[in-house]
Amino acid sequence: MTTDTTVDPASSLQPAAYTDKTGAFKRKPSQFRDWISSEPNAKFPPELNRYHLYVSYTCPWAHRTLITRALKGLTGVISVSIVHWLLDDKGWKFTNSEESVSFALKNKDSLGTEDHLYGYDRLRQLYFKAEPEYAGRFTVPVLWDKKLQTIVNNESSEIIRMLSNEFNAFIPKQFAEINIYPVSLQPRINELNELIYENINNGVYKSGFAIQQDPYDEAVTTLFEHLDKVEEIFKQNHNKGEHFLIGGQLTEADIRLYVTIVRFDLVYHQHFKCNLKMIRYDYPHIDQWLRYLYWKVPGFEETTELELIKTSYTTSHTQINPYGITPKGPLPLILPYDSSL
Ligand SMILES: N[C@@H](CCC(=O)N[C@@H](CS)C(=O)NCC(=O)O)C(=O)O
Repeated sequence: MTTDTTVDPASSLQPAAYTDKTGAFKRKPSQFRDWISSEPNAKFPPELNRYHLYVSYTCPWAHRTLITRALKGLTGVISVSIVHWLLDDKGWKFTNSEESVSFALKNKDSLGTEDHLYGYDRLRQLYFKAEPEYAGRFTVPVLWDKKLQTIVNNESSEIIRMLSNEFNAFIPKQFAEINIYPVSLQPRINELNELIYENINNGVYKSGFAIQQDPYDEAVTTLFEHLDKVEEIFKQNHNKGEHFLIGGQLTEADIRLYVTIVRFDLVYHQHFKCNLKMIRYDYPHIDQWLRYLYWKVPGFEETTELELIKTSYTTSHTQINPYGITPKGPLPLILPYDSSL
């Protein structure tokens, strides 16, 4: 596999594109924040086949939306285009070429598809169609309105709420009944989401994208302190016979944590220098939860391309890994589910 080592650091997802003066990673807020809503006169009402998702199978934030779309039975309601799995110096691109890769895939489309709506070459063209003066980053996921031809929202945490709540009229009852943000659990979900986002979801990026020792040290220490806390929560849940993070049922907090944990041993442990511990050896309760979601809960395994995830990080971040060598391990990439543990 070849990599371009002459990438402009400010133009793609390289550490230097995101760090502040102290060398610490700072994520910029998403800029499109509209809502699909069934309120009267809403600009974006829920409609069958009106909305389209632009995603990547490699990106944890986009992965949240793919899981929610599958879990809620929305594959026939919300269409998708998939950006090519390698991020280059101009950002995400689309491709319709037949590509052969050396690693195993569940679904060939996860390598990337054409832009099914406009035939664009680059995701940035879509952002400029929505907002000609757009000056932010060109990130996935994007929730697109085919009718008004604009971006509804590009913030994954908000997109998954819309997917989970607003399309129940168009899906069979067994999917409509799945509620990943139930009112009674919302305070605890919000509390854990915040803690997990800041210290774990974004914590791995703060560790991996730091370009000074001090911010790296701080981020990696905080990350593992919070993994220890989450392990303790799962330990207590396990003692109560519960499989999930909150309230004995699957919630969006599980989805949001999963996308980071499933990448942890594969990618973050070595590529982002999060190597104080590994999930499979050091966090038995987190690992058991991970394996349960992956092997037993619809929507998780089918949207998780383990080999693709690993290879895309190691070959896209040329500042971190200039030669694009992908480590072989850990093997297996995920352990089987064992209900006796
Ligand atoms: N806050 C956004 C973050 C999305 C994000 O950072 N996506 C990354 C991929 S993992 C991206 O598209 N980066 C391209 C870039 O920054 O150039 C969300 O959660 O939706």
